[in-house]
Amino acid sequence: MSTSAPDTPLIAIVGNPNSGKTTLFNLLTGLKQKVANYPGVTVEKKIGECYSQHGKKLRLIDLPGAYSLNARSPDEAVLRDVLLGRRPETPRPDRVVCVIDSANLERNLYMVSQVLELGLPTILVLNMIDVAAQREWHIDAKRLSEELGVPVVQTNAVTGAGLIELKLTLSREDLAAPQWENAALPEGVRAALEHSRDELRQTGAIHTRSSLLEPLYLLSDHDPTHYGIADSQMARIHELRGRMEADFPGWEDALVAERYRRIEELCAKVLKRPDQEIETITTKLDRILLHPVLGFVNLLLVLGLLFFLIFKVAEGPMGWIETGFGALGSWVEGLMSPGDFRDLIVNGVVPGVGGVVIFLPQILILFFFIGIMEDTGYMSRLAFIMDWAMSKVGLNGKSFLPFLSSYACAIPGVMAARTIDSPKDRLITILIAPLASCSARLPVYSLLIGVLFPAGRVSAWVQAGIMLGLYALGTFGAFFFAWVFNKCVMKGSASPMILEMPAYKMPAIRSILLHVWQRARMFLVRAGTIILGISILIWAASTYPKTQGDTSAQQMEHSFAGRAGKFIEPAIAPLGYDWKIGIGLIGSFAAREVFNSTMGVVYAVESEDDDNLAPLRDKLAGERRPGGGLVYTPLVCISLLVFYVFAMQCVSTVAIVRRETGSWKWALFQLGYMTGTAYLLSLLIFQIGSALGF
Ligand code: BGO
Repeated sequence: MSTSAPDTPLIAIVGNPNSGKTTLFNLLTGLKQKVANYPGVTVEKKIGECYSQHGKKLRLIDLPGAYSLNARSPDEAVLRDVLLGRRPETPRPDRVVCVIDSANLERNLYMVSQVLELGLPTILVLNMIDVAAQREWHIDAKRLSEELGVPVVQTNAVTGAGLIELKLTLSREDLAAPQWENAALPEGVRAALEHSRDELRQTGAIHTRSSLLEPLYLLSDHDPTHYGIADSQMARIHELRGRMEADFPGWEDALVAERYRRIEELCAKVLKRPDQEIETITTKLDRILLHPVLGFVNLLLVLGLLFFLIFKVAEGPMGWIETGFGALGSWVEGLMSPGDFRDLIVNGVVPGVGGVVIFLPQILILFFFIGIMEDTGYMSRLAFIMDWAMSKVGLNGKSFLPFLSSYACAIPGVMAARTIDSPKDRLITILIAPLASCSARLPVYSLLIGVLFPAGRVSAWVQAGIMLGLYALGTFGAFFFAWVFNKCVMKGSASPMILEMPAYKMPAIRSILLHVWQRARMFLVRAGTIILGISILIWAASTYPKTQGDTSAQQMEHSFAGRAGKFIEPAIAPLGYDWKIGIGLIGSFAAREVFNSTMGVVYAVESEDDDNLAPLRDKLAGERRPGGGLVYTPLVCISLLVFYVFAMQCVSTVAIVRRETGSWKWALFQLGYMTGTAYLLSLLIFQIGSALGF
């Protein structure tokens, strides 16, 4: 596919976030799209091809969503720069398709009014007409078109209604510049902007042919990322901005108010609403699910159900996998003659990989549940519910979405923090994201909860309750540290948030299952590569050097791994851990779930042949210290669980944090503060618990 033919008209799709731009772009271009990054920034560039109703080839570019052309984030700066023709690698679009959410007409028209001022031929798409119709809103599209001087098309991007009309409009050769008048600028402000434009032209910061809009946006944005503007020119921009503010205090607010005044006038002419707002299913549900108290109670119930299912429904399949790996071990043991290679398979590969793969059913349930929450629209409500808590620690709900994805894995969570406008909020979100209990912690939690409260002895609801407690502890820890960082390290006020709530819908089970399958494959590939490799290493380190005449247990103690565990034992003994747990801790700094595989290998290597195939949980529960006492007492299990809630044990996350923050400083700070907290809390729990006689 060629997306760069210069003679094919380039059409930009712009609009507020969640107005349906991407759905419309996908509908128009199908699979004919290319995704890349804009040079110099981590903002996605999506270009595609389509044909107008008359068969004319068109190039479409899906620009980042924004509420205004006054850029506050790198995404919004890209939008502004492309529309102004300031990015050399992306030609200025020939036309603009402005997509708006009809059910939020007034707010969406704000950016439309700015786009119209650019003077590019524009088509207005009133999307989500179904939602507006449900509310019994009547929008007079003909009148709107006359007022703005641009064609207006009504669509439902989900069903494709209105698509043919849009393609017909895209075919029109006669699209003229819009007739919308520029927002009236007070004479003094206009003169000052003209003066600034002349100055900025001389420094080369703006085009020689540029209109007043370019200095207007360069001087009025809040957190600018100016592509291609040298530091010296930036200094000049800051100076001019300061002078504007001094000469005309509040000029920007006045401009915003003027725009809204004109939009209000326009809406009065084109929009008819019922006297009383119509209640949709979404508004009825939201009254409960977004309620400050009921919403929170509901959230706890939903999560309680999730963990109950994780323990109850997964129990059967986990038993089958456990039996399967046990049978595989016995089969290999019977098949091969004794020797190191047989040991490697029976005591290294099988228990190492098996110790992690057994948790596949729980991981599947976790991702299926997350998929349902996302696809029904409930996940966006969580950000709203948590906005209150987030604002208490100086962040806003926008940080909660990256934090929420970190419950699956911190890596996409840290990357999702790119959407946060304020650099301070973004950094704090990255620093706290790995405190959300990710899916790699699930196997460790589950194993230790199994040792603490074996299934059968307590109900799955109790196990679910403990799991919920661990997730809550991580979340509470994240909020606590966000508050600390906000207060002590990086001061600043919380920035306001605008959150879109999509209407609830039935989940698309097929696409959720596809997503779950992709996750399962990733989990299995990880078990078959990284975990397999580490299991082999741990087996070798636990088996060599060999000493004549030793029992398996003595052999383990004298092995490289045993010596490493013994070496760190003085540091971890105050937490209640023995040197074998120490080996597990060392292994799991690569990845958390390695704890299970390491313990699987350590106990398999150490045990005498007849009991080395027992389930790992039973081995841990029966493990005794040289003095005869149990190793995994309830206190030790709790101390270990808390350690895993807080410790930063994932090399991949450290690498991503380094990349996203651009320095080792923050990655190492995160490693230090999380692991330090884990150590301190586990120490306190064990010491205080022991002193109290537990
Ligand atoms: C979810 N009508 C309706 N009812 N919905 C629409 C229409 C329309 O005309 N057009 C788009 N949507 P994007 P941006 C979703 O993803 O294209 C929906 O940011 C959900 N997802 O399906 O992404 C569209 O590119 C779970 O909804 O917008 C999408 O502009 C529950 O509007 C949303 C409910 O569309 C945003 C909706 C997991």
